[in-house]
Amino acid sequence: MRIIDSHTEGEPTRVIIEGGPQLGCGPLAERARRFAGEFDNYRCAAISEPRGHDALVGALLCEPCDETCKTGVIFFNNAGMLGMCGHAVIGTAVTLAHRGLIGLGMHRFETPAGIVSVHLNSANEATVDNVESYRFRHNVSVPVAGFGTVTGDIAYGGNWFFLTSDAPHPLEMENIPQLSEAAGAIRQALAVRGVTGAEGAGIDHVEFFGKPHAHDAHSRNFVLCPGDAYDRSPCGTGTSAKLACLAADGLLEPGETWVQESIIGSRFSSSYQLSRAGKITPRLTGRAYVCSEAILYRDPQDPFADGIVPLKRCVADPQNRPSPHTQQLVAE
Ligand code: PYC
Repeated sequence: MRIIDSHTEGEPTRVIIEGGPQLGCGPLAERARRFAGEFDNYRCAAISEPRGHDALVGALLCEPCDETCKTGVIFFNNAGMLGMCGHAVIGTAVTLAHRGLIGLGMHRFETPAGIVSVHLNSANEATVDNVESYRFRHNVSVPVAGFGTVTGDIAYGGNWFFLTSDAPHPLEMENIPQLSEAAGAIRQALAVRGVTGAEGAGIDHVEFFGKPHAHDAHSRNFVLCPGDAYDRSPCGTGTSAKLACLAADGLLEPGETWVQESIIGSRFSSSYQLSRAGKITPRLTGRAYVCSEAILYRDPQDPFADGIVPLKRCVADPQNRPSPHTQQLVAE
């Protein structure tokens, strides 16, 4: 696989330029399911160690169904597929520009969660109009083993989030292990109690909010992604979910700027417009930088051709089966 790595406000994106799985045609959500069901070894090979690492988000370029779109793109990480990924849209736009495939200005990308618009403002900055986002439930309280009762909102921003200000520790980098543990416990408590997003969708991202460090930011966050890596950026879909909650609470007007700071101090500038009843269209601006270009080799003789995959992470398959290669290693 030929890849280009970039980071968006610190969060890495690995764009697969060539050599990815052949997913055929049809809606992107269907092709993402095919990717998860039939080609999970590509995901693991591209994302897991020794070729990748837990914080990586992959972006597989594919033919769009909608001719007005520049490309289709399917996002994935160490745990499976992602419906949308804000930081990776910015990373993909900057990567395509680096390859000379798009210029400055407006482009449309098709994703499994819907079409997003991305305006490339410069070689290293883009503004994304995300998919429609909304708050689903307000002030949901859940008892969390070891952390007491935690109260927060459930919102959709292209992925499902539980958003809370009940962080058990200050949002500082030295607390990342404890924040990760607490966010993981909340995610588990939600799942055990059957608390979901709309239509039973699993809530796989947990987001803590606190006071920003920068005087011109509005909030600081910590986001735990599915697969247990934390988002180095303020998380595009997570910021979209936050905007939906702010809009629902009447705390931010359409067009007003919200600067979301991440746990590492990077930031997205954001705002929203009202869309259909009760929903918003979030807008996010962030910077991305290309870090490297490489070819990933998968030698069939390599015992870790499909990556080193902890069994619990193989959640792309509903029956939680490891990839065939890992099964073989386990059997041995
Ligand atoms: O930026 O939307 C995002 C995102 C999701 C997971 C990691 N980053």
